Amino acid sequence: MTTLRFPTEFVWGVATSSYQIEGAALEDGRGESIWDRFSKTPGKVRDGTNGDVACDHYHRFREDIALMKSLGIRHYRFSVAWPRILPAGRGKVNQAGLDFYGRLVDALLEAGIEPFVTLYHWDLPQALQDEGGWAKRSTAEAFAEYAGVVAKFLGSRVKKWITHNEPWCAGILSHQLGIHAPGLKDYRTALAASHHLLLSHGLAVPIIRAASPGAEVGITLNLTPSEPASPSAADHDAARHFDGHFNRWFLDPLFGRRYPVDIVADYIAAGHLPPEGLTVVQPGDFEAIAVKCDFLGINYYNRTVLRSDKVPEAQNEPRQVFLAPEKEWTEMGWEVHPNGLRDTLLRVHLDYRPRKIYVTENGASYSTPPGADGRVKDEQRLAFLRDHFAAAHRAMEAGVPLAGYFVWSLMDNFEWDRGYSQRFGIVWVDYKTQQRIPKDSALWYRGVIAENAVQVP
Ligand code: IFM
Repeated sequence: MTTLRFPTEFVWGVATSSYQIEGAALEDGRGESIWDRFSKTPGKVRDGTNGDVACDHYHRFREDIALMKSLGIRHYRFSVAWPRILPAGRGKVNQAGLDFYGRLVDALLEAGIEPFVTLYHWDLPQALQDEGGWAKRSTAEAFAEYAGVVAKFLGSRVKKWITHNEPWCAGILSHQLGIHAPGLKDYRTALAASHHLLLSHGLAVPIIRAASPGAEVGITLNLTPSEPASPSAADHDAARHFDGHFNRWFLDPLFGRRYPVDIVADYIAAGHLPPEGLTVVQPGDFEAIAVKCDFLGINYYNRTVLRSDKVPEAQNEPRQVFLAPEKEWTEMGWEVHPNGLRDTLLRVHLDYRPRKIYVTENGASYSTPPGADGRVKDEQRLAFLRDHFAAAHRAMEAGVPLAGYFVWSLMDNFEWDRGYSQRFGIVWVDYKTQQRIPKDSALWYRGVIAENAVQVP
């Protein structure tokens, strides 16, 4: 065994999001979100479930904090549900919603756990969707208002802020592929939505900074190394395109480079954009989006291998193929590929030079249930995390300024269009009784945090 030591100040944490765990969907004045509407639309969520109850964290947050404390966790990334704060998306503030997060943050601080607050993890107020949602510029302005309300209320207690979680998902998966709420399938709408998501980040950062002096503010992107399936020029071009579509479309404008010209040209050629390009961009938008942040959050799950064949329907993206099918896959159907994390961290460091990086999510879906002895022996998840921690360590040795790592997720939860069929938690949740059982991976993680080191074979 080799021991990989991490720097003294390294942040080890766990992550969740509001709609996935809170439940209490109809309580204390919370407004409807696009995920309430979407999940209750037949056929949208595979097992027909929704987040009405989820892990009932809204009522059980004190027990969940005690559980985190018992696992030695000292950093917790969670998200605020916008419709709890502004049920109509803007305007009238729901004090009961703010108070919930006030109680949560106070209890975390009392337990010695630092909150990392994400403002948008996909639960847009339905009232804003009814006006056109992220496809409309007014939603970016409403987000800035919402960010200000939350930052003013929590700003003296919370010092780590993430504006958005995974704008590719909120923009493209939700508006072009139709897999997430609001379930639209229109490329131009998706690109307009993506622009307004980025713009809303740019508008919110100075507002958060003003309300939360000394805070660190950043954004979280989901990134994937984009690799050609063969040495052919065509496969290389497919990988270039996918990288631009998925990674650079968000990284480039955030780091002052505007939208990648090759992808704008691809979109125009494919009819996804009109010949004049992205018409929703207004003067000053790129400067706002490129606001200097204190860190970049990266969510990493797998790589993407591309070949040049086009999928037949409108989606018109290069087909993804996965090499090495003899290797391990998680129950999401995602290849286990730890080196992709090292590659992603290095690439972002070398190409964009963020001041600091956090891995804000990494984890694996395996449904290993409790055995007769009540123990959850999730060896695959443990090995997955160990190997990804080691990959992150290799990236740090190569100079990446990685400051922390959040395991997705603290507990099993509502996995969006897959409902409750996927279990990412290091803590098992029995959805009938709401009993929590720390899995073997959680007990192992407690040791990693205590030692600030990972043992690898
Ligand atoms: O559960 C999600 C999370 O909400 C965002 N990142 C990916 C996770 C696993 O799919």
